[in-house]
Amino acid sequence: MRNTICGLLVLVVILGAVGATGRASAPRPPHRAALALRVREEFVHAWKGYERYAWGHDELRPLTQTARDWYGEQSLLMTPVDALDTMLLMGLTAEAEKAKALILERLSFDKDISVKNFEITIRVLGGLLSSYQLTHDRRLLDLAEDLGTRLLPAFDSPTGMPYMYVNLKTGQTSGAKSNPAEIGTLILEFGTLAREIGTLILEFGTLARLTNKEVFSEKPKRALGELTRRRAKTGLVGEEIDVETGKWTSRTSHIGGGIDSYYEYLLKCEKLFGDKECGAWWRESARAVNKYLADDGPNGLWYGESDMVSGRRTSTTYGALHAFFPAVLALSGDLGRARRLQDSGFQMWTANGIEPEVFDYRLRRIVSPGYQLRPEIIESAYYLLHYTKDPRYLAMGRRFFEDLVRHCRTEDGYATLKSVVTHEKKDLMPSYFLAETLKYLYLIFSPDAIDFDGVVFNTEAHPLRRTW
Ligand code: DMJ
Repeated sequence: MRNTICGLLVLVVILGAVGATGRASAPRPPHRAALALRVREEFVHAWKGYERYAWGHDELRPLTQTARDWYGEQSLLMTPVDALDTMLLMGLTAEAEKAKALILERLSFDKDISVKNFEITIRVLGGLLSSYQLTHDRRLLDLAEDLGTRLLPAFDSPTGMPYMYVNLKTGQTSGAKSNPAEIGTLILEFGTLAREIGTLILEFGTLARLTNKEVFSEKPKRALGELTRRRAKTGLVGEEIDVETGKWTSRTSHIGGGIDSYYEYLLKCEKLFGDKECGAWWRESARAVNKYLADDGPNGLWYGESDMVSGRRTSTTYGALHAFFPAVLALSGDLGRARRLQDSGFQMWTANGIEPEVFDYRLRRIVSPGYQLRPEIIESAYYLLHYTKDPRYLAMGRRFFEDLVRHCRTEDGYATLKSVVTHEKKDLMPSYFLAETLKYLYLIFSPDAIDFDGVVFNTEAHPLRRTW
């Protein structure tokens, strides 16, 4: 009897497979290692485009086969610096050697340019530090130290919270109004996004420990504290603050762009440095965020916008940048919320075959249709896979990868999308696509490439390790 049941079960499984695929000999889904190889090949494809058309510049414009530099013609080699540790993790030795040689030969910070402290810290300082830890090449640490020294004057404001811009040669600081196009949003003079203040502790703290120079971590830690102590009674922070007066210039609170990595770094500061104060700030913030921003309804769990003082809901928008939060929730041990929020993000992705920048989850309507080749939802799938081992996140990773190839691949690299509805492309391959998007995809399929519990990823996916 038992044998008959087993035989029937085998038959049902075979028939099920035939039914699902339409024919018995349909190809089996690619193996995890094969998917890792495919991601690696796509990385090489994107890198080749950079090599061919943007070598020595910040970023590739894949449609016009030209280059983009962030500050006039003064390149900070954003793409090679951001991409180097991904190459090392993927075992792309020749590419990594060539990128490192370019960096060592040409990267100089002795430039009369006002740079965005936050972006340069997470991409360039973070990239140099992780590549130093992976290669032990002291010259990378020397570059990081030079950069850190030039960025430090940004913190010399009356409150200790950093200005948004700092000149690498003169140390002169300036507020956000100096370049509104770059910021993409109107910000009052000296009004600085909260995340730009609270987000530098991982990179500067690591630099301090690797160089034995405490000065690098004192100022960013003070800035983090100054921002945190200005939270409203609700426990929430707003989006913009005046670093000269310490007054909020926007009371809008959310977990998306402008605030996102502030929360991420509170938790990671505890994980990387064992800093209990950061840990306490994280737990207080998480309570507030879960109370006032979380929106649990028939459409699933989402995190919207609220007024930081009253806690009242002001908008029901979520988007590609918010999608890092399941990763942070998972890292903090809150797997229940992490799973549910990732499911919501996945709905947002699958509705159009790729996720929009901003989505109204109540109206189920796209608010901003672009896709900037962002990594956050993939990063969250990676963390969830690590903690739960649930194959569901492997399948998600595969879906993200295939959609990216389908919609964003070009002959010379990868391009952002103007719209996830029309799939019309835009002429940019941001450096974080190589630093983060492809790295997290690769790690989903090849988790042994890194010791997850031995590192803390900065917000640009640069793995930092306690070596002190
Ligand atoms: C990256 O530079 C970082 O992940 C940052 O935290 C947010 N923006 C981009 C990716 O979307």
